[in-house]
Amino acid sequence: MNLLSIGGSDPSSGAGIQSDIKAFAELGAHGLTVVTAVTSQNTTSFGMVESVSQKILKNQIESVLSDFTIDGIKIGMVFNSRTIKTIYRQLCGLGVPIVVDPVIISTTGGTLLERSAIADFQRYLVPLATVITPNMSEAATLAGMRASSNIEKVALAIQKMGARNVIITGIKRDNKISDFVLSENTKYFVAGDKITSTNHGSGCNYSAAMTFAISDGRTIRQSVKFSKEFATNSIRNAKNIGKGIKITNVKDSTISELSQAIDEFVEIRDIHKNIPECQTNFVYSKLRPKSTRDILGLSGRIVKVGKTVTVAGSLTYGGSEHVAAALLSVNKKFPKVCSAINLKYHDAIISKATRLDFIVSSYDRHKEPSEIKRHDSTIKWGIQNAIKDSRIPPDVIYHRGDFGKEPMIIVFGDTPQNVLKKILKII
Ligand code: PXL
Repeated sequence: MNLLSIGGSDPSSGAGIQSDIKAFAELGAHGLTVVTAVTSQNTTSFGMVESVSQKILKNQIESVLSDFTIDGIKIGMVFNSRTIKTIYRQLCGLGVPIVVDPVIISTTGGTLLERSAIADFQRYLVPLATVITPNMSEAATLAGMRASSNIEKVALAIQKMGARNVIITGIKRDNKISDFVLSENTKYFVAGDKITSTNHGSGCNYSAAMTFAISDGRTIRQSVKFSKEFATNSIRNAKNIGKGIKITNVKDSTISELSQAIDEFVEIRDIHKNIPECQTNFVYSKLRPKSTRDILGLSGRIVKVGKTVTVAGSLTYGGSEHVAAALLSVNKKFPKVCSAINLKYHDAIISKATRLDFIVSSYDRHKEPSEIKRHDSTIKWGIQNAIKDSRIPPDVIYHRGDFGKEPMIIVFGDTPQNVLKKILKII
């Protein structure tokens, strides 16, 4: 996926286009950049701003649009009216999802949008927005209202200017930090963890993740949840790099959660007895996966070496074929189920899971139609068969094998930790 960030340069790499490249890379996308303005700033203070000439701005946009297929665009710092109009002329009618992040003042107090440019921002950039992501203060400024105004009224005013989805971020509500979403026919809050710390880049990370998620075809609600978690995580991992405020640190928490669970799995006593001949993979996907390429798994396997177990390969999206295909089929019917692992078949595991009232289903590979065998869609066929009448998400699905095919157990759960807990109860 190619994502374009149009915004200002921040030499501290905490925000702006430098931060967007990091976020896009962490999400597996290629980041393209168009610089609108150059700032001089660090973690303690904001120095100068100089916008680039309209000639080079236009040329930069033409360079990227003429060469790459662009899946999504983020517009951040634009600084002045001339820049706004140039961007508008280049992007209008492009038919690519656009996230507009209306940044007005930096955390360290620097001006990112001139006051005189607000009217043109409303007129030209807001209508380009598939999604606009202001905080309450930015939203109120854009709407021409007070920061204490009713949030719905503020969002509605911005929607009336032409933004398709308005998301007002960082609202303190019931001891949580929530985002208010106003879409075409719906409005709702999405709540998240409260983290109190001043840091540099969390807003940029939010809108970068939003650009990734909507360009990947996620719904607005899924994209909000995803971006919130991505940004919150970047604050949790923020680092004191300079002498002033912390710089956020983007990490795909899908990777750290799965990696932690794999570390714990291989440490389970006598776990080698549960590794099948075809070895084990452990998979996870937070966004609703559309294909196995959206599912994180090991490029190698968790392998048995005598009585020890080691991890071969690394965590990669698309790393697993078979366990990921099983998860994909279950997740289609039960979207909360996001993680899975395959284990060696033992009758004792199935009896224990059944005794513990786990939801256990199975399929019979002997009944597999021959055309399915030819098309290598065995797992999809088997899992769909196993859960076709289920109303509750499965904990365990197994099959007893076929000629030359090893029997198998797959344990499912909402998260890798949830899968681990189940494994510990049944092995
Ligand atoms: O976080 C907003 C932002 C965006 N773009 C640039 C910035 C900042 C904040 O400092 O410097 C270039």
